[in-house]
Amino acid sequence: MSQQQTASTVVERKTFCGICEAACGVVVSIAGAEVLKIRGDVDHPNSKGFLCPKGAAFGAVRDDPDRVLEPLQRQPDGSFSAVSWEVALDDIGLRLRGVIKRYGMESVGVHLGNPNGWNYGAFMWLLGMAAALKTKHLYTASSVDINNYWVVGELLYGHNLVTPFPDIAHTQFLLVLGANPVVTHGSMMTAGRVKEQMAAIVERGGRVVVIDPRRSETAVQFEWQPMRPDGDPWLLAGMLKTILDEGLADQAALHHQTRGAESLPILLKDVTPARVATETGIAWTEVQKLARDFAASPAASLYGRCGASLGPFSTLTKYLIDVINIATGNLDRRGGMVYGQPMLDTEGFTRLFKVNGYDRWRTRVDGIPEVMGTSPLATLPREIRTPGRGQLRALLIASGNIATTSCASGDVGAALDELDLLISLDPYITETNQRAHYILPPTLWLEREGMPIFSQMHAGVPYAQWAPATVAPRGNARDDWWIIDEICKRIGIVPSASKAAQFLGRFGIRLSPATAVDLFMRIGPAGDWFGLRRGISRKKLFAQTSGVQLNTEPAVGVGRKRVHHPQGLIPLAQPLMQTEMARLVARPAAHDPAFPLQLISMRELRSQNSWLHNVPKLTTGDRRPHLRIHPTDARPLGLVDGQDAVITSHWGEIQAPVAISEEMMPGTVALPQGWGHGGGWRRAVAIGGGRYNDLTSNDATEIDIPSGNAVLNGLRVRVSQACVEMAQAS
Ligand SMILES: Nc1nc2c(c(=O)[nH]1)N[C@H]1C(S)=C(S)[C@@H](COP(=O)(O)OP(=O)(O)OC[C@H]3O[C@@H](n4cnc5c(=O)[nH]c(N)nc54)[C@H](O)[C@@H]3O)O[C@H]1N2
Ligand SMILES: Nc1nc2c(c(=O)[nH]1)N[C@H]1C(S)=C(S)[C@@H](COP(=O)(O)OP(=O)(O)OC[C@H]3O[C@@H](n4cnc5c(=O)[nH]c(N)nc54)[C@H](O)[C@@H]3O)O[C@H]1N2
Ligand code: SF4
Ligand SMILES: [Mo]
Repeated sequence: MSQQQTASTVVERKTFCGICEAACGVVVSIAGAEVLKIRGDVDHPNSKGFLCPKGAAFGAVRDDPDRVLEPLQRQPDGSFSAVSWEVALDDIGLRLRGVIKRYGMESVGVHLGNPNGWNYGAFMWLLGMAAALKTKHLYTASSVDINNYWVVGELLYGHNLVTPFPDIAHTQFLLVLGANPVVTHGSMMTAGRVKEQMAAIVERGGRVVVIDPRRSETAVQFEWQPMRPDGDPWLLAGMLKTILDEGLADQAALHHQTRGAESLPILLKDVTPARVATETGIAWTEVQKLARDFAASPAASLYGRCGASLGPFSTLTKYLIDVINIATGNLDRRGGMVYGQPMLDTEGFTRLFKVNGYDRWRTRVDGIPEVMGTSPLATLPREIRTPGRGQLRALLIASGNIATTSCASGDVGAALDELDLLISLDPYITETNQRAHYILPPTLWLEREGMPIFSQMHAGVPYAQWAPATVAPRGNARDDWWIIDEICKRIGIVPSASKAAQFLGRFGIRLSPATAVDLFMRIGPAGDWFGLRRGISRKKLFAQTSGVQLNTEPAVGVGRKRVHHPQGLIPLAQPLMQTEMARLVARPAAHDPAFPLQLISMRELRSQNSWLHNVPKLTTGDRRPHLRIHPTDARPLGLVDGQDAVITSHWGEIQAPVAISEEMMPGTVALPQGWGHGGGWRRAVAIGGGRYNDLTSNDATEIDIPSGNAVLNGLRVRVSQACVEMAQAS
């Protein structure tokens, strides 16, 4: 930051928005230490000037009066007192050493919440800390989101992080399964100006078909095919069966890219048209037509996200998505599904430290397979409560609000209270960390340098960006990685899986994440090889803050080079998927008269999971989460628009005002997730609302078995008028 800058001069600095996967390029107007305005950066190669209301309003998060700006220590009465960094870190070190002495390093856990995806330093240091502790208690938000992707990546492509995404700029047929990019701006698909890019598909004569139980903001704009929640694996199995039975598969692609294609008809042997129709609510003839249209398209892409990955068979679903793309010749094809061209070889980086993998060990309590060295959040409360070697006794949570966002949120909160030590890195006192012994204040994305470590992997226009901090941190906030490093120092570990880093650490030499990533990037595919060729380095990118375009579009025809299996062939025959298919077929078509409706989650334009709910601009109007219900379901229940209803599942009960709407498929209700706050973010707490995940389960039988991913959609519920329910109770 320029030393000459005074409080009155307005300067503009460029960086990327660190709130969601879109990682939009932004221009920030600053006067002194004050953020005046944030707007989209038209020069950004991928986002091209796009900005959503969240990015534009972020100055209010930075300046939030409720923001934690000093380390907070919990007092015996439950209140928090500000202490110095030295006091906080030294005491944390002392307490952690005590836990380690009593229970061993494997009793210390680390949790990474979603915002670490745009905070590469924290991300690396947290993984490094878990590696140095040799603890199996490494939890991430992926296990309530996308663990199934990581499993299928490993099975099909030999690396968890290989996730082909739609070549949206060229596709002729985008089939969207359970995603709402008009609101979420794309997940595992960093497609700038995504709404416009989808509209352009139709303009050039192509199709966008959205399969969703709710006529979402995306479905409204394109072709909507309603489908029952959890119908996904059935729909996909039915489509694949049609493709194979009718000889629509691309045999040349199967031959060149895969082995084991002969296993597919066996996989589908028990999939019948009648069952597909019952489970999806879609007529078999429609399923066939969809499959034929998809296979006939010269360039099609089948893209699934949260709606497809938060159900009970999400790994099987993701496997079938990929198999359909592959079998129709759409993998690695212009306008089909393409491999990313990241600025940093993330696959190589994680492989170097043996991060990637699947089922190399199982969790202590529930025997759930590890995914990339992590345990799923579903098991966390039982890992805290079950005595024995490896019992979780101390936990460091960085940017995670798991008492709201994890499955069985109430149980998570109660279990956290039983820990010997809970440390949280978060800018707010939340319903999760109000239970912590220490809350440590992090810098926010405008206040730290950064690169979009996650988003660059799936960019429609491959680009590189690394931007310096745009504005000074407020108060005593420190970068997350620095805080983690200081804690590690106090327990005598170097937060790294690297042997070299451990060796250097013995001599007191510690690399920063920036140095480590820069070194790796410079010797990587886009790197400058330390001046031996034209390429990128951190220093060069710092001078190009809009980012550097690496290619006009993701490369195609890269073929076997991107598959980390022998001969680069994708092994389609997966015994685990045969098991899952058998389990799916054996599962009775559930209809429980006590719970006649199915509940699904909803995301909102002005919210990011469980946060940004304290920003006045983003919380105007009645922001309580409303239960969307179709008139035909509402009427017999006597529900009136705006009236409070009770939602009851097998595992819990919450209240929410009702919004009667034809956007819902009858039989399905939807509720925004991430609300129902406690703690010190006063506006968020005042809004109130029911906490969705108080209705979900963390039972080891109620998860996606192969990946340990939570089941958060398709919950069986009953809905009733709040007053009737209360009258019955009294
Ligand atoms: N504005 C905003 N943007 C966000 C977020 C946010 O909270 N707010 N969160 C970010 C995060 S962490 C993520 S992971 C991404 C998620 O990005 P998306 O996956 O695009 O987001 P969702 O809104 O969860 O979309 C899921 C869709 O699936 C539908 N659905 C629910 N159940 C089923 C089902 O069983 N089958 C099918 N086929 N569909 C179903 C829902 O109605 C919904 O429209 O968004 C990111 N972007
Ligand atoms: N029912 C239901 N539950 C869901 C979902 C759903 O669709 N339905 N979606 C799931 C998904 S996809 C995800 S990814 C998870 C997300 O859930 P979480 O991983 O809990 O993530 P967030 O709610 O986005 O943010 C968590 C915290 O990060 C803090 N934070 C923000 N920026 C920073 C930072 O720079 N540093 C630090 N240290 N903290 C920061 C915020 O204040 C907030 O308290 O929720 C899951 N839960
Ligand atoms: S879409 Fe995501 S990255 Fe872009 S401005 Fe909005 S919150 Fe930020
Ligand atoms: Mo997510």
